[in-house]
Amino acid sequence: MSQPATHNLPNAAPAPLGWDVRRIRGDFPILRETVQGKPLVYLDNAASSQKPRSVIDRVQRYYERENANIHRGVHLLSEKATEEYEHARSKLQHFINAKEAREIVFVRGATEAINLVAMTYGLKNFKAGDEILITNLEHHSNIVPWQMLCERTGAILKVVPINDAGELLLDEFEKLLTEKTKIVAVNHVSNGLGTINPIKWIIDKAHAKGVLVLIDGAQSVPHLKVDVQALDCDFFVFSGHKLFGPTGIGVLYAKAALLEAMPPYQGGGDMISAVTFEKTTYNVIPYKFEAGTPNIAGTIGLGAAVDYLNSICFGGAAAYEHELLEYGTGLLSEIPGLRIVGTAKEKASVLSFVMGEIHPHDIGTVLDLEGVAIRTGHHCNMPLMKRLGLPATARASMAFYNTKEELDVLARALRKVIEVFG
Ligand code: 7TS
Repeated sequence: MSQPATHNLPNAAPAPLGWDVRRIRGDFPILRETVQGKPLVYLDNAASSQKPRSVIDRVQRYYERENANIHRGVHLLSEKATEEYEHARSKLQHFINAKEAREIVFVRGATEAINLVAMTYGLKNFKAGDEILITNLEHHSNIVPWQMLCERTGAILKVVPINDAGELLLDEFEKLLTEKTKIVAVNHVSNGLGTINPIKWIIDKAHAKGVLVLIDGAQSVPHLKVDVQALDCDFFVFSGHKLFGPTGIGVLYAKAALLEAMPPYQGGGDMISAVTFEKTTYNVIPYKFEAGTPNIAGTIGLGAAVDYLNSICFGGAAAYEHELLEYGTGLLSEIPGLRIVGTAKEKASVLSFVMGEIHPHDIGTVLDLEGVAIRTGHHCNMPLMKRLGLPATARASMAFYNTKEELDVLARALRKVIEVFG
């Protein structure tokens, strides 16, 4: 089997000498909150990350001074709102280095983006016997839309297996990639285990066989610099709320030629060019896919999140987070009876673990009393949990504003869990 030639972190910065985490924390008001009378230790960033003051202020300013519907009014406020909305599109374009702004479609989040691709591109192009290749690491939102497509078309879902460390079995991937495969849909970073997948290698292998690739970047864009042109992926999806932006907004990136050829997803205002009762013609991309009044405030807020990331030299975050991951891995490894789940060589800042017979929900409850927020459960990864033989895990997921001291608090709280249940 040919191994991935390069690590897919082309823009990861060297050692984070200049990473001033104290200053960064000052930008996030919620990090000064107390929970249960204790300072908040927020380690649930894979579920949703916190928002910097600049994003919160930008959304507030929109509602206080700029609120109007877009793409329709000739009045000043509507023109201003339209301009800011489209300006956000160009910020997102540059953030992931898309070739053109019209390749950025605003959607509700990663989930909606994948459903959109399945129900437009997939319904139009897939037939009985075609294969959709996903992996055992996927979030439900990169499984269920494809299953729904299979039900409607007779296409077949194939799954790339993983090893016990939580890494994709790449030789199995190569075997499963056949002339029947119509699309590969894979996450860049696994939400349950933190595995960083060799997506550039996967994309190149798929393209060599003429197969399109959708990358679920929900867990990668908050941590790694992504360049969709360098990756050459066909679709790339992510959610704003994990990227330090508002909820209810996300991005579907697709190559322009694909978007042009795809039928619309939803019908309504803004997505049309002309409507008569006999026939409707559709708007150009990306508007063809943005029916109805969109999440204007969320879009502008997401643009502000990108501005914020650009202002803090986001490239340094990956290296700092790697330091946190190594420190946290060391701390947790010393806790009696605790087992880290997911030990891939390439990992983002996710620590999933189990503690013997203690139920992860009990772990989460004790931690909450200490002010520590983690997620417990199946993480919308039920097939992954089944493969691992676990009903659930506890998961601490870090962002660039977390500190080693917070991980010390986590470790102390986990020792309390043992005192209570052990
Ligand atoms: N894909 C991945 C890899 C994810 O981690 C998530 C959310 C989604 C898609 C869906 O994103 P949404 O914004 O459309 O809901 N993951 C998680 C998680 O790990 N804990 O809560 C949500």
